[in-house]
Amino acid sequence: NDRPTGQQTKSSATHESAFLKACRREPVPHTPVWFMRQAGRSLPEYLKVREGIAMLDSCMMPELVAEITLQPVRRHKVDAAIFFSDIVVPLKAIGIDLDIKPGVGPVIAEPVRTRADLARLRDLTPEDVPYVTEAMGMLTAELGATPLIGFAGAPFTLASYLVEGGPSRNHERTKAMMYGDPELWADLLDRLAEITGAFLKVQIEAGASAVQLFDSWVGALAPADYRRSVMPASAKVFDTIAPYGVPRIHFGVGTGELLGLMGEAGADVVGVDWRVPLDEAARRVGPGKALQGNLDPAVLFAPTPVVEEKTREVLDAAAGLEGHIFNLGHGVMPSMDPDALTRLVEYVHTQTAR
Ligand code: 1CP
Repeated sequence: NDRPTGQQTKSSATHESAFLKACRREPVPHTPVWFMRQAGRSLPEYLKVREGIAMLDSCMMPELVAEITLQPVRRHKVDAAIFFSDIVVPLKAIGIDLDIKPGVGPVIAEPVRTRADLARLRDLTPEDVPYVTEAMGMLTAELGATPLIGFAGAPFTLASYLVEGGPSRNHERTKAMMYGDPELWADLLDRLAEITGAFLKVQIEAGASAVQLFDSWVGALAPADYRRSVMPASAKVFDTIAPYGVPRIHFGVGTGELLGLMGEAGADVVGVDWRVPLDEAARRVGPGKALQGNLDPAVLFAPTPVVEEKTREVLDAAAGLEGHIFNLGHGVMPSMDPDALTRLVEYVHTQTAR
């Protein structure tokens, strides 16, 4: 066994969990469920413990991170925990001046727009994120057989925040660099791939059983541009962590035309938003990959019978898949009723019990 250390100690109960089995495309006792953004503002217990603590500060407090990560597992009985953090945490950790503004999102004090700016993106080491290692250690001890998902932002989505300076609808400065200065763009994405790869390694060494690479905004690109200008960097991230053998999930919004390429970049599991039915997504992704998704999050605002009917449609479309992890097509929204999420987990579990 020449796997890097850190994974050998993983309990066999975790290894045999429905979530990890589905990632590996093995038979499962029931379809596993977790929700993107399951930890967070939809939960009153989250709002309570976060009171008076800024988002980025909270990410650096190991006991708080562990508590917030556990909250949705306790409440909803989801099949996996996702580490409470944010995609900009590794950037903050290497010294980029940024903040997460309430109601806005990440805001970068000095955007990255020139070659000279690249020098600010130094390598990330485990010593830059001791609070991540500490929180993950606490969590793997407390979670028992429930797997912990680590995550990071993919190079394109991180670049979008860095270049724009904050959230953006059209990513115009980002695309201007990608089209107008391909060499600078390639170097920026390569830097971000190094940082992201290092950050995921820290999480896997600390006990993450799977990782998700969020390329939330890459659906803004045409396939040819994705292949040329983004895929090499995302593939580099996946290659970096391949030796650990933990499942690698890859997700973006509006990526119907990119699903095949996102799998090709090196994912074991491809996340699908609600726009493409899972049977069609499976055709686009091809064999040898599991799929994750894909109930429209907004369906949760409809009455329970409608939620169940739409969930049934997702499960039916997934019936022929090699491996299926049930999720929403994007994140939980702050105004969602937590009880509707709890009911949804139970519904998927009972409907798919084998
Ligand atoms: O004060 C607060 O509560 C701020 C809200 C918030 C929260 C709860 C932000 C700001 N980030 C988070 C946590 C977070 N971010 C998690 C928690 C773990 C879980 O899923 O339960 C995760 C996985 C993220 C990842 C993240 N951050 C993504 C990728 C996932 C996605 O939704 O596509 C992205 C794009 C971000 C940037 C970000 N951070 C916060 C906001 C509001 C945003 C989006 C801003 C925008 O529209 O660009």
